[in-house]
Amino acid sequence: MIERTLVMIKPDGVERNLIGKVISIFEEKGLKVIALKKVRLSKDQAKAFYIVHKERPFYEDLTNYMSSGPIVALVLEGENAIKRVREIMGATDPKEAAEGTIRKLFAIDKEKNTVHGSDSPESAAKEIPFFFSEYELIALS
Ligand code: RTP
Ligand code: MG
Repeated sequence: MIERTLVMIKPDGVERNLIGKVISIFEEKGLKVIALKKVRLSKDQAKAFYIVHKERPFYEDLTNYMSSGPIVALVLEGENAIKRVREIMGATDPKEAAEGTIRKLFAIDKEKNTVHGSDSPESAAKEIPFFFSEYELIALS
């Protein structure tokens, strides 16, 4: 099934000049970039994006971090893109991430873990319109 998923390159990835490397890894795995932008989230926007985590102990730190510098948001498309992207990213904590995953290669710690990817079709359906309007999503065919 061809799916679309929302990916962010988090502030630690942008700051360390990893935008190209991260996108290359996804492209090498056959995922297509459908939409792309660099933005800086306000604290309120970060809180809105991660609202599902509002009761979690890390919510305050996470939303401070995600609004601390620019991020790159992109929509990737491909076969089973949601699950594929999660596999390519690796576990949340780089200490637990598999060899060759983006987080194993680049993440600093469990919070500054370089990438975000939608965790389900329901999340992707909310997260893609958070950043992109319909006309910004360029159909491949
Ligand atoms: P993401 O949503 O960013 O793709 O990451 P994920 O699914 O692997 O992890 P999730 O549980 O959804 O957590 C969202 C982000 O919150 C930060 N976090 N910090 N300090 C902590 O214990 C902790 N736990 C999570 C990370 O930036 C994580 O990616
Ligand atoms: Mg998540």
